[in-house]
Formats: sequence, structure tokens, C-alpha cells
Amino acid sequence: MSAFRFRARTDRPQPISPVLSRRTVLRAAGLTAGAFAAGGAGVAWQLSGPRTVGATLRSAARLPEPFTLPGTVPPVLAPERVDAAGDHYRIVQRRAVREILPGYRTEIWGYNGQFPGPTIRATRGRPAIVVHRNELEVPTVTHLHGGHTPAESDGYPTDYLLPVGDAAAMIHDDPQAVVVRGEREYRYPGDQPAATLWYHDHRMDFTGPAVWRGLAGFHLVDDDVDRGLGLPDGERDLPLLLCDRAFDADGQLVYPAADPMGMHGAAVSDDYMQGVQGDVLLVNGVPWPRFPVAAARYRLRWLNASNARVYRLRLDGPHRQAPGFIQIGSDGGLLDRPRHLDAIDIAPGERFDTIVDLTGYRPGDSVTIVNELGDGRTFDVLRLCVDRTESDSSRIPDRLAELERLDPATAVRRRDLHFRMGDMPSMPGHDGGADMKGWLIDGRAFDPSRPDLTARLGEVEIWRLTTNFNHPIHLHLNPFQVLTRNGRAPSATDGGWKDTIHLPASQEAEIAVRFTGYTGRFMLHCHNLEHEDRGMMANVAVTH
Ligand SMILES: [Cu+2]
Repeated sequence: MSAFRFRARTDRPQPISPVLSRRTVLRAAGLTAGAFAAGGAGVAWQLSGPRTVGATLRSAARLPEPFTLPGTVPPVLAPERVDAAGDHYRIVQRRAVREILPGYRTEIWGYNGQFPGPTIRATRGRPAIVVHRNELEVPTVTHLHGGHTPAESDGYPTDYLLPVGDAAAMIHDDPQAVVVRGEREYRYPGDQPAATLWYHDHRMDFTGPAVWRGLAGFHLVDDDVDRGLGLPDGERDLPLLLCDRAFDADGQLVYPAADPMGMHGAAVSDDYMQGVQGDVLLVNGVPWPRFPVAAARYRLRWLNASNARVYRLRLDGPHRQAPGFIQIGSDGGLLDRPRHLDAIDIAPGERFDTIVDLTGYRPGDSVTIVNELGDGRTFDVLRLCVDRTESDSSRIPDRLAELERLDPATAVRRRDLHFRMGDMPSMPGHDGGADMKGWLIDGRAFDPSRPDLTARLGEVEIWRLTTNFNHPIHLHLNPFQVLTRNGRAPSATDGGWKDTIHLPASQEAEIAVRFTGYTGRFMLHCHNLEHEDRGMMANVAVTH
């Protein structure tokens, strides 16, 4: 394994010769995959327990005590301009140095140099037009996860935004790709109910390291229904981006890269193809934060933005009866009615919109949110420390939103989709050559040029998903509804409109799917980013 320290580079990638490949191939002249490997100094790794996914990197840096650093929420991005066409935003993707661990300066890739990126707060029916500028050294692709977005703005993995300036001419073999240099405009119509969405990098084969370095942020859609409910808002509406990372002795992020340049071949080393986990849990970029709160109701919008780690969140409070979570929303927006959950299993890509009621608490009380699937340092997540009493006029209505039920009886098609490990087609630049293992959907690794599924607008379909490993399975364009799990009723956390479903090993689920609004090519893929980068994606062609 090689651990890459994300140091600033002064050289620029240069093109050499075209490489014919099914994969996107980028080459950097004079640089080999090992050139920037740091040798993994101080970083050990071990396989994690059976209930989680992947392998965990161990940090060598000094880590803070849990619940000592103040919690924050990402700043809301102000539009540059508001006009009849919509709200216009501008985001620069660039390197930056942030203090994540106390006393260390960590280089990140950030939207506007921030990690997490700035939060976009959009309103239903009002387009958000976001111009991204790429000041990094590699191509990027930005996807709005959960967005009901036309194909040309959905962030198809080969629709590169090339870096500004005279950086390498990038080579790829996807004739349908729309590649632009410098800046790209993504148009999000916002024609969807209030929901907790997020944006992140989605570049083919290199999403894992790009998100790990920091390319992720919230995009919240608001609407009259949500606003009219009287839910906690303002400072009591906390979007919480949860992820895990590891740091070397200098406080730099480590990622077990097969190609530390992020230019060709595979993103992640073979040892970590099951998924990369870190031993530091970050909430909005802060390790194990503490949030000073009032004895009031709080809306906690959980997003698992981790590459591979699955969490089981539970409240651990001073009362004999811990308050539990009141789930009000899922990936695609509000539930029809609130649902009490003692614990929440949240896999990469998933969101849970919850209320935690602290009205019975007193100053000095605290409630800790723990991860029951973690151990040691990955058990603790964050702490809510009650330091004041305040009036609270918020409500949790019995009825939240009207939810249309997709009727399985109207389905026009059934599909079986199997998610498993297998052999990848040979890939230039990968040492393993033809022996490379990867992750397959129905026996095939992702190929941009191959349509895998064709679906018609407006038609309900039933998809049966099966797996022999943990996979959080994500669908673009439209959310779906979970019909069954292992032939029985869905689990308590499957309610509402989902766009990502956590499918643990040897389980199966049936989902009802219906695409609306836009035709074109969209993605079905695993949201374990190391799986995604190693083939586990499929094309969905949506047609009239
Ligand atoms: Cu997977």
C-alpha cells in the first residue's frame, strides 16, 4: 500500500500519448504512480469488523479529546446575482489549508477552499444556477446528489470540468462526454420538494480521493410545506455532514492511492478496494465536536458523506429514557408522518432528517450521539451540551407531507440487479493488469459507452437488488420507494422517498422506481466510493 500525503505540487500534468481504453485515462509525463507516495510513514491499517465495510487507516497525528472542539455548520453561500432566471452562485474548487486537528495545517481540496463546501439554500421551483471553476490540477465533475436534474447538469462521470489554464489535454474514450475547461455552469431547476441534498465530486474512477480531500457540501431545498410545519429552524436547524478521515504525523490527509497523482488507472490501492475508512470522525469538518444548545427541539439533518463507513447513530443521554430520534424526512424529503427511531443506520450517501427533543433537559445536561458500529475513537460522534433554557415555539405535527405511493401493481417491468465483486477488464496503468478485481453490476464493470438499462419516462418499474457484500446503492434523477427487504416489510429506516438504499451483505430489496422530467443518461451506482471507482456503476438511459 502507498499512503499519499496531499502536498501542494508545483508541476503540472502534461499529456503524453493517447491511450485507448474503456476507462478514462489520463497521463502525467515523467511521473509514475509511486512518485508521490509517502511510504505510509506512521500509518498502519487493519481490517475492520464484520459489520462495517472496508479497511481503516490509523492516524499518526495527535488527536483531540472527543467533545472538546466547538461544533460549526457550513456557511450559507449568498447568490452572486438574483434575476428572473434564478439564483446565480459561483464556486471555486481549489486547494486550501485548514486547521482540522488542533495545531496542524491540513491541505484540502475545497469548494471555495472550504470543507465542507458552502451550503446552498435553494427554494422549490426557483432554479439554482451554479458556476463551478476548477483551479485544481485534475478534472472534476460535480453531482447534486438527490437533485432532480437534467442530464447535462447531472455530473455524468466523464463530463469533465478541466482545470483552468494550460493544464494537460485530457484523454478519454467516451464520445458522448461533454468536456469543458475552466468553468462550467450547472443548472438545477429545483422542481422538487424540500429535501436535504448534497453536492460532491463524481469524476470517473477518482471520486473516492476527491471527496476524501474535501469536495462535498450541502444543498438544501426549502418549500412552503416544510416552512409551514413549524419545525425547528434558524439556529436550531443543523445540517450535519458526517465523515471519517485519517491523518499522518504531519496532520495531512492520507488516502491509500494506487495512483497518487489521480491521473490514470485505479484510484485506490488493491488493499483498500473494499472501502477506505478513517479513525477520526468529523462532523462538518470538526473532529468529535460539542455543540452548545438550548433545552429545546433541534432539527438534525444527518448526511453520511463518508467514502465507505456505515454508522449506527444512537442518543446517549442522562435520562433513563433517552429521547431517541424523531425522523421527519428521508433522502428525497419529508415523510408523511414522523417516526420514532431509537437508532439510525446510515450508509454513505444517505440522509436522515430528524428532530431531537431536548425540552426536558436542564443546563449542564448533555446528550452524546454515538456510533454503535464503531469502536475506540470511532464510537464517539458528537455531543449536544445544554447550556441554557429558551422558549421554543416549534412543533412536530402528526402529519408532515402528502406522499404519493408508487403502486407496484402498475409496474410495467421488473428487473433483477446483482451487485458483487469480480474481475475488471484490463486497465492500462494498473500493475495488476488483467488480474484486477473490481465491483460489478450484473457481472459488468462500468463502461460509459454501454447503455445498461433503458427506462421510459413515467413508467413504474420494480427492481430487485441483491448483493453478497455491503453496498449503499444510489440512483440519480428520481428517488424510489422501498417495497420489501428480504421478502418482508421494509425496515424502519426505509420510509419515504429514498435515493440511496443500504443493502448489507446477502440481503435483497425490492424498490419501486419511476423516472420523470428529463431524458438522457443517468447513473445507478454503489455509493461506497471505492466500489464506485472500481466499476460499480451502470448507465440508465431515460427515454420518452
Ligand atoms: Cu458497493
